[in-house]
Parts: sequence; C-alpha cells; structure tokens
Amino acid sequence: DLRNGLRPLGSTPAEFEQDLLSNLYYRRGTTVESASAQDAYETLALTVRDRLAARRARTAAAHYESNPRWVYYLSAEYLLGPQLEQNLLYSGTTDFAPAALKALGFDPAEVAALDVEPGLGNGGLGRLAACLLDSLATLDIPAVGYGIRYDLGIFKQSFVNGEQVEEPDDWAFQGDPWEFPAPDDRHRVGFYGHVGPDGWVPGEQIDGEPSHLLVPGYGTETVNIVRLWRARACEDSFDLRRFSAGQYAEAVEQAVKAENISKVLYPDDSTESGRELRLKQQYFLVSCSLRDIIRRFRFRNHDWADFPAKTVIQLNDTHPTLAIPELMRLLVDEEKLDWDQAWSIVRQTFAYTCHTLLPEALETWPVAVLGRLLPRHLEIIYRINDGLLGEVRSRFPGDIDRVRRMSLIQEEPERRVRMANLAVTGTFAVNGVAELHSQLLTSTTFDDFATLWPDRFRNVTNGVSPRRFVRLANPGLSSLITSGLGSDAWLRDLSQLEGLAPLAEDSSFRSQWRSEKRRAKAALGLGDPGALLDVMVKRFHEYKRQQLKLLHIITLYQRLRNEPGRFGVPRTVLFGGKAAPAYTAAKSIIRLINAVAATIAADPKASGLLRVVFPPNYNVTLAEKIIPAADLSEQISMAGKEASGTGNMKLALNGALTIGTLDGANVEIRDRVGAENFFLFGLDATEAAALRRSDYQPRSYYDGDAELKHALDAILSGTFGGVGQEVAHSLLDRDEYLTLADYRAYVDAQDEVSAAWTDQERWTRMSILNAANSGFFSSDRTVADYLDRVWRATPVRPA
Ligand code: 26Q
Repeated sequence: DLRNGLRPLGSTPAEFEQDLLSNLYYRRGTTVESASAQDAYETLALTVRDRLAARRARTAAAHYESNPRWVYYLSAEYLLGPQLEQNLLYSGTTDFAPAALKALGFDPAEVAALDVEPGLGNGGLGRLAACLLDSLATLDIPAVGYGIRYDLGIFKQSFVNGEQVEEPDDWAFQGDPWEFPAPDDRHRVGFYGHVGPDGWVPGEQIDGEPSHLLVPGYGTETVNIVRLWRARACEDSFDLRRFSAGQYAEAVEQAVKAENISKVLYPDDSTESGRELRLKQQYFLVSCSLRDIIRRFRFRNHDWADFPAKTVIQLNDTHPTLAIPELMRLLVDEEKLDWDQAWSIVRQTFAYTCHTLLPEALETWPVAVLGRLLPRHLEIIYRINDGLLGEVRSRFPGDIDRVRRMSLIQEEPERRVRMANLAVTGTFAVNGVAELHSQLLTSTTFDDFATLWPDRFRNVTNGVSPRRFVRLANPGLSSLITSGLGSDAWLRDLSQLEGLAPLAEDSSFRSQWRSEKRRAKAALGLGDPGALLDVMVKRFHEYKRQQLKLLHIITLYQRLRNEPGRFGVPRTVLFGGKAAPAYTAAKSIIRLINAVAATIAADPKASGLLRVVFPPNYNVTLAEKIIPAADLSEQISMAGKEASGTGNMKLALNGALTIGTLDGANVEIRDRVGAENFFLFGLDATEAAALRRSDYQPRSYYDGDAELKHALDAILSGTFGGVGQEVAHSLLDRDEYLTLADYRAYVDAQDEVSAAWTDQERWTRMSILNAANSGFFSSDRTVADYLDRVWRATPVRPA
C-alpha cells in the first residue's frame, strides 16, 4: 500500500526549518538571498499545509474504509477567518515557525501580516458555517462543506468624510497558498433552454471548477475539507457559429461572462431582491455540489435506496434550496426513479436551518425569472406544490386561506416562488438557531407548517469555536484559564469552564484576569486602563439598533457637558461593522456615528471621559483583536428580530458583560450566567410585537423624556455638523424598531453598568462568572446537538 510509504514529515524544530528551506527552493522556486516576505509567507503556508495534508490523507483513508454516513453542509457563505495562525496551532507548529523564519532571515511578524482572510461571507451566517466545520472536524465527523469561491469577497470598508465607501476585496490577488485546486474535477452546469420530451435541454452551460481548503480538527487527527466552486467557461460556451465567422473576440466575450457567476459575493445580509445573477450563483453551488455528493456516494454504494442512510445535506438558510428540485430532477429525469420514490429520498436527505425572523428577509424569486433560468425546476416546484396543497386541502377542507398562505407560490403582487416554504416542504428537519427563535418560527413564520408537520421543527442553538475566539484571539486569557483549570482540556470540552467559577472569589486570579483585559486593550491601542470599553460589533441594520447606542452616547455627552454628576464612568465606545452598500438608512447611521465621534473628539471637556472609535472594515481578523479587549457587549436588537447572534457568545466567553434585550441567544446567555451578571433592559418579544401592532407613537416618547428630546434635538439642530437629520426624522416619524420606546430603559441600564464598573472587584467577579458559565456556547455543543437532533452521524477516527 503506497499510502503507507509516505515519508513522515518532521515534528522537530530542525526538521520544520529544513522543510521550510526545501519548500522555498523547490516549490516557491527562489532562494534565501532573493526571497521576499511574500515568498517567505507562501513557503511557510506550504510547510504548514503539508503537515495537515498528511493528516488529510489518513482521514480520507479512514473514511473510505468505513463507508460512513456523511454530513454535507451547503452554504453560499463561509467566513473562515485568517488561516495561518489557526493552521499553525492545529498542526502543532506554532512554536517552530518564528524561529525557522528568523533562521532564514525574515521578520516573523512581517510575514504573518501577509496572511489575508478569505472574506467569503457577510456576517453571522457565514461565520457560523466556519465554526460548524471546525467543530465537525474536531468531533471526527465525516463531513464536507460546499460553497462558492468568490473572486471578490465581502467589500473592504473605508470612511471618507465619515461615510462608508466600498472597495472590492481581491483577496486572492497574490494567489491562495492554502487552497488545492482540482481543475480536472469539473462539473458542467446548465442554465436557460427548454424542457423537451427527454427532460431539460439547457441553452447555456458552464463548468464548476472546485478547489478545497483543509479543515483540521483540534486535538485530533481528522482533517476535513471545504470544497469551493468557481465558474469557468467550458468549451461549449464559446459560440462556435460566431467563432467560425471570424468573430473571435465576441465569442470569447460570452465565455468571460459565464465566469461572472463566481465573481462577487452579494454584500447584503438580509434582502437582495430579484437579481438573476444571485439566483445563478445559488443554482451553480447546488448543481456542482449535488453532482459531487452523488459521485462520492457511488464510489462505495450502488442502490439509490441507501442514499439517505449515507447522506444528510444541511441547507444553510434558503440560499441552497434549489438542491431540493435539483435532486428531484436528477433522480426522476436522469436516474429514472418514479416521482414518489424520488420524493421519499429527497425528503429523508435534506434538513434546513433558518436564520431569520424578518418577514422581508424570507427569500422569494419571481416565477418569471426562475422559469426562464431553470424551466424544468419550475415544473418540479409546481408538482411539489400540488402534493403539498393536496395534503393541506385534505387535512383542512375548505380552508382556502390556509392553502394560499402555505403555497410555494405567492400570487400577489406578482407570482413568486417562496424558497422558505419549499425548504420546509422538502426536508425532514427544520431548525431555528436559538430557543426563542425556534419558538417564534413555529408560532409565527412557519405556524401553518408547524400545525401540519409538528415533528419537523426543532431547535439547535448556535455556538462559536473556542479555538478561534478564545485560544487564538486571546492567548493570554487562554493561558490564564488553562492554569486556573489545571489543564487545557477546556478547548475540546468548553463546559469545563465552569471550573473557573470558584476562582471568581480568588483575588489574585481576579487581578490576573483584569490584567489580561488591560493587555488586550493596550494591544488595540486603547490603552486608557480606567475607561470601560463598550463594544458594539455586528453588521449595521436598523433592527440591531446601533442608533439606540448612539442616542445613549449623545446623552452621555450632554450629561458630561451639562450635568457632570450624572455622567458615570469614563468610557470608550467602539463600533465595528459594515452596511449593505444599498442600505441607505444604515449608511446614514454610520455617517452619524462618525460625526458624533468627531464632535466628541474635538471637545476638550470630553477628553479622558468619553471617546467614540470606529475602526473601519470589521472582519474576522479585527474581531479577534477587539473581542478580547471588550468590557461591555452591546446586544440591543428589538426583541423578536435577532435570530440568535453569535458575537454575544464570543464576547461573553472573553469576559465581557452583556447589556441586552431578551432576544435571540441573549435569553440563553442570561439564563446561564445568571440575571445578576447580565444587564437586561427593554421590551420583550411579546411586548414589542404588541406595541408594533398598536398605534405606536414614537413622538410621545420624545415629548415625555427630556433627555431623549435633548439628544434628538442636538442632531436636529446641527450639533454634529448638520449630519444625521434623516436618522432623527426616521426615529421620530416611524421608528420601525421601537428605539425610542426602549431608550429610557436602556439609559437606566447603562447607569447600572457604570455603577457596577466603579467596583472593579465586583465587575471582575461578574466577568469571570460570565466566561465560566458560557461553555454551552461552544460550536462543539452545537454540532453535538445537530448530530443528536438532525444528522445522526457518528465519528470516524483516522487510525
Ligand atoms: C439572500 C438573498 C440574496 C442576497 C443575499 C442574501 C442573504 C445573505 C446573507 C441573506 C441573509 C444573509 C445572512 C444572514 C445572517 O447572517 N443571519 C444571521 O445568522 C446568524 C447565525 O445563525 C444569527 O446569529 C443572526 O442572528 C442572524 O441575523
């Protein structure tokens, strides 16, 4: 067996250095004398990657041997974060790299800074996908993630005169040393055309070319992969008629257009209506991935009836929902199974995770667009709908309103396909991402479906990777935790953090805990050790209510100028986050934050007391710097709107206290850390929904609260350079997310925060208890819950 003939890679510093040198010569093709920092970076990446690739080979062999049930994760987004540090840690080479680089004459810090994060996602949903892959590998589950290799990731944000400006993120400009391209493993994907007697005849074809990244588990041999597709012109996409007429350039033009499918990530994290290219991306992902899954199934199996036993396919929101009609098409049209048999296989194979509560964020596509791009799929969707509506009619005779609500096709104002209804209908399991969210799904969004199929719905509360968001982001705190617990086993079993609780009463441990916070703040350049670092990092959206935080800041500023006795404690408020480029209201809030920050920075009276900072381009790399430094975590969405949140978990695990509403996973964080260690405020989901249904008058809050009036009047009267009029007007005239209704409760809760901060020993106790009781929010636990409630797959350990 040749596999066993692999020369083992060295595990000593000297061997690492040898391999680095050899890779510099033989794979990078340069020499020590002429190598640039970029050469050194790429060579280091290869040297680390080789070690993981050896583990990958052993993992693949074990998987092949056991023919297990596979978990396939389909996601339009993966926000993987920087790869170098993680892969050094997971390959056990963290300590070798700096010395080896120095020996070759390079500055390790300069080399490490060349690691570019692949920003192949927008926010929470994409980062969750990355955390789940990390945990799947850590738990030794045979799994593959499928996604799109966008040439351009999430845009780079900068500020010009305080306004967000977007620039393309050409993340792989220098090439990506972590990636293994497989150009010989292409799949052909069809679009347009018509349905003939023998099924679909596409009018256009393109190839999907895969490459994969290694996804190592922590503390185990397993290395899984994430397979990313990029669009390539196939030979048939050259227009041969034109070509023979001598119109060479025109023919090539079409081919170039085909490659646009994987050109750019859509930078919207909620709605992006009706863009055909986005639908093409979704079908491209689905078609390539299913063909790959089927090829892998056939490798070891022969009977379609075994497919569901060997395969579970998780749909990350509705973005890959076309996988349902696509698998029906493959089984019925190509494999010649009868409809009912095919439907039974499909229904046993797919599961769907919903990540939203905003009705406007439920994806729909115009029937006309979908029918033109994918005519056969539309037919299949109609036939699935016939089955669904037949079932509804027989269970609820005469209830035509129910039929209208549940239909896969929305009729008014234009005919559209409801992707969420299709996802619920074509899967055996539908989950929300936090307890409250899952409850609201069955009581509101999917109430009709939950009545029809109550067993289909379940909860899987989100989690985050403790490796990335504690160990890598916060090495100092991690060492302290390890010494406090006497072992680093918490990195694979985060519930062990509970062992820190008694140390909250140990004053020397508390003082070490505080000094780790200080260190992280200093590393951020926010070294004022006395100031409370108040952090709100997340995408900009009105429902998340960055505008509420802003009103609080203005109130603090006005207090420090007019009523210093009520000001509270010195604070630095840090914002981070991007707004969708077309989301005008969110961009106005960003503009106003920057204007308020500038006004406060220019006022000597505020110096040392209040500061607002807004570093641009919040991404995973920046999150890993900010989160360890945070004292206070802002989780202040209108209750009933944030499905879960995951930043809330990352911050709590790093010892930040939460100020928040009873929304998403905040509810579970508070249950675990204890009400006395959580600053709760505001309307709950039931109250908020009731207030919105009633005749809500935001102006009554403005008229009834002098501080609120004063804050809004400051914006209106031009205190911040005249910026933000539209923000103030939107709050006074409509206030869709009840910002003004929650303002007083929020400001009062912030006064409690200030009071708690004045007692640093008490604050530190609370901080330790927050971390100690947040072990539940590990994505390892999330994956364990998916295994138990949805996937039913078992570990396979490489020999
Ligand atoms: C859809 C169609 C067209 C274009 C873009 C999109 C699109 C893209 C991304 C729609 C939604 C998203 C991302 C949503 C998201 O990140 N949701 C968040 O998911 C987290 C993980 O479950 C939760 O913690 C957050 O509460 C939720 O907002």
